Amino acid sequence: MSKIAFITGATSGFGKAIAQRFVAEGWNVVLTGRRKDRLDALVNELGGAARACGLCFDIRDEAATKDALRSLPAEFQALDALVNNAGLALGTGPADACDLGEWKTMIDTNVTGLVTITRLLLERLIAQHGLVVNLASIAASWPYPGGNVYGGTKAFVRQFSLGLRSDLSSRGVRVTSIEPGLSESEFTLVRTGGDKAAYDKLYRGAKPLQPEDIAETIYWVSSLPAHVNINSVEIMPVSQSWAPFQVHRETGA
Ligand code: NDP
Ligand code: 8X3
Repeated sequence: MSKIAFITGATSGFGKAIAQRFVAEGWNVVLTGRRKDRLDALVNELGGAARACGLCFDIRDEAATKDALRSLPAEFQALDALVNNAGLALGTGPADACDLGEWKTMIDTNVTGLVTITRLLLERLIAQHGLVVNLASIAASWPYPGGNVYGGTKAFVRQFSLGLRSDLSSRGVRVTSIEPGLSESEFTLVRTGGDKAAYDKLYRGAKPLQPEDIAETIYWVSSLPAHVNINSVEIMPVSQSWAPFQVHRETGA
């Protein structure tokens, strides 16, 4: 019988590539996102209702999340893996120029939505001795100007992953925090409000990670022997590395 992976945010970027990778390895998948046309197209691409099930809902909406989970067909109920991938960044400006509504959207999506679906699916994952993979970011560990609340949400995801792992290690459940750096996807268009010039500038000449690189990493984590837990993976393109601390002089402070 095929294993089943539940992948949030599968309508683009990492989530779509993760779904393609797992199905190529014989898994069946549950795919979520708000864009129904993309979910339907991906379900078809992956082999139709026998291999994939699309659930269209906003992960910030607890009632909609519960309704969607209740609608899961019987053959997709026993989950072997949950990939908490749905998420976003909004804005790149300094904290005092940021929009409070955008901050709350990031928290509602990256933190509250992720925690909600994890809690709702936990018993099923324990029953299967399953795997939880959470998409954090290098922004969880490495602050940068304009990262403010986005980095804060990803630090939560990283620490929540480690805490979850502590709670579940006696139950045979594996938990991994994946922490990618510069990666090419619609993420940057979402973050900049659709600014294609900013997108091109960020990635130009940098050979960023591709969604397939993240999918490969997550498939590797899932395919290790059941007694092996990868706690966290920080992954960057070769072109990306660290910068010195910034020191501003004569600030009046
Ligand atoms: P994309 O923008 O390509 O994909 C984001 C996915 O999240 C989409 O499928 C989107 O679906 C879904 N999503 C966003 N908001 C909601 C919501 N409210 N309800 C349901 N689904 C939602 O970005 P990536 O693939 O690059 O990012 C995936 C994850 O990886 C995110 O958590 C991101 O923070 C993280 N990450 C990304 C990096 C990058 O540089 N790209 C680096 C490190 C981490 P839809 O719009 O259809 O609802
Ligand atoms: C996305 C990577 O460096 O833009 O999580 O925060 S970064």
